Amino acid sequence: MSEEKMKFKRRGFLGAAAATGGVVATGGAVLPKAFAQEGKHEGQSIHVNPGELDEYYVFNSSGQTGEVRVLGLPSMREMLRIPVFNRCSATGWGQTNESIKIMQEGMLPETKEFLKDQGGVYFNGDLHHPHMSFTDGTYDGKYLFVNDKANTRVARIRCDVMKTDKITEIPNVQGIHGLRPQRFPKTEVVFANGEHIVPTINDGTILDSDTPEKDYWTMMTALDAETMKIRYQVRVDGNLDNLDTDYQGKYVFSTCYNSEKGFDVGAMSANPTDWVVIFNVKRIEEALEKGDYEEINGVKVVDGTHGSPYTRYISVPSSPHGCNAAPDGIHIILNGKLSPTVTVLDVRKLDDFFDDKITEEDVIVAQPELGLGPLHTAFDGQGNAFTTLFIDSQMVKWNIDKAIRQYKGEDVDPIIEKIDVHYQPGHNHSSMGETKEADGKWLVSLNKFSKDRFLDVGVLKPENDQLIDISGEHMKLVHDGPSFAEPHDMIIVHRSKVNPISIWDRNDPYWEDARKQAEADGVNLDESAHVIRDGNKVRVYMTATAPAFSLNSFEVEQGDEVTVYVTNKELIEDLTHGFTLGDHGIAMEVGPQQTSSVTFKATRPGVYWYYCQWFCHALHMEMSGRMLVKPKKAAS
Ligand code: CUK
Ligand code: CUA
Repeated sequence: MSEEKMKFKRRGFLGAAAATGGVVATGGAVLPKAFAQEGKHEGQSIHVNPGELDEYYVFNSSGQTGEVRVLGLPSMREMLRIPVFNRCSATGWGQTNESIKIMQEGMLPETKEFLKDQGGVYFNGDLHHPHMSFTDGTYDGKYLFVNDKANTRVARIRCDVMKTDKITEIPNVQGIHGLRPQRFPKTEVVFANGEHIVPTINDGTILDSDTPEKDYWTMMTALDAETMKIRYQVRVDGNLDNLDTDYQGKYVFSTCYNSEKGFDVGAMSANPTDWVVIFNVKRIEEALEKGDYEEINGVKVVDGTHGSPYTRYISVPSSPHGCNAAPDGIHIILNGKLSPTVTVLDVRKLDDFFDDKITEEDVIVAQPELGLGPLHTAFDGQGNAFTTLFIDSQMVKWNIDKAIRQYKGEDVDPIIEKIDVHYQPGHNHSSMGETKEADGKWLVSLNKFSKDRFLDVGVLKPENDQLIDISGEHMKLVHDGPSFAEPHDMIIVHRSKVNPISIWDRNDPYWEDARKQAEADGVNLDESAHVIRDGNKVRVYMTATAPAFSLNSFEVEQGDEVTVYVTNKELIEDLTHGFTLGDHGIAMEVGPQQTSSVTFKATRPGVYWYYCQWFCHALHMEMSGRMLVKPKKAAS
């Protein structure tokens, strides 16, 4: 944007604000009056008093930490971490039999083979996009779906217990990035983009290539939301970045920043334009019915490359990134990244576009110039959009309708206001903003750099998730929230949508295997204090009731494969126990009415204390016992 134009905007802003008498000038900076006084501001309070509850849940991704974090908003207090792709020291995620089963169940056979001597599971992930299941265009509180860019997986979290319950590895692609659930009529399918282009049969037959246009591919994957099995994949030209779904259940949109199929930065950004791919879900499902697909690695793969009846490609300026459906149910925003613009599509035109009655130009209804580095857009439900400007380190509020009128040639400026954020924002998200119930109250800017905003903690600085009050005429930055590596994205869900339980159902499928094994061993999990020997396998069953385990000690022989099952018998909420076995690297959470189990080899003879690591009782320290490992008799 030109200096001239910028100046004009500043003047316009000052004029409008001055007319209401609500501003004071401080050394050139213009601040809303109340905001300038002792840091107070008009609008919503961010202060949640001790004992009071937040109005919203925030489900925050954690990037390369591989977990999901649950915060309250507006306080931004962190309440829970849900391990997904990571190994968790506190809960035993990645170590308990229950979690390993979930991690391995949806694993591809070749990955199982690859991990055989490396712990059996991946211990890292790169979780970018958490999205809740929908019913009729708004959150239904049932599941969260998340991606793993690092190890090409999609996972599901049950919102009733806030635990991961399914992880599916996706074949034929590499690096799952953009992910969204179907919005309407309800989430039956979850869509996930493979980002990197690779040889589809990636067995080393094809390595480097001078003809990537026919050797390297990627696909969009559709998973069944209930079974988490793959329904189909659609092969596309270029690569795939971010993705969103419409409010009609008909179309899926994906940005592509590497239409060139380049292997390095220069090649990837060579063309002045890339594209958005639009998937016609109904036509794809018809293709599956009539058999118009190829089967690759057991997955039905539909051809969605140029010329396919199942997709359309719309050119947008080079290297688009975020893809966001507006809560008006009509507009899709494609964020320019290398272009200072965002491109606005009108979904009502897509039926005609797919029938070749109109051209791609007809589908684009606006392309406002917003600033440098637009990455993601959020909405207030009142026709306004908020776009992060990565390079400018700003949040820009703009009006969709005005952008459309400007595109038609009217002399209107869609930009309403810009504020600085600190610094380099990636995603942003507004309260209920990706649902038809977008309420225009809060906006969070997830900034990649924090630099001088917090006490210096050395080389690795936190990210900064900044809370912005968008309920009034002006955006007001009200809170800086440091966060560890590296939340990309979040959703802000009204608390009325989320209803977790506090005590497990004894019949929960989570420990189905433990239940079956106990039955086979003639053990009642609820009354157990048993040591069952089965060759060199030993199964130890105990219960936990504050402040004691039902077994004070158990004895095994050196070299035994030991499985310990602990059942928490408490009926009181928040009374979590744990089982930590000293000098064995073992610890697990056992929530009220939950059974948890862990299997290990008792190779070290001697006495090893186990204890409860969740402070549960005045005698919590005494909640312990001993594992006695009898040395193997030396062979004579
Ligand atoms: S991507 Cu990270 S800032 Cu993975 Cu959603 Cu845009
Ligand atoms: Cu049980 Cu501490």
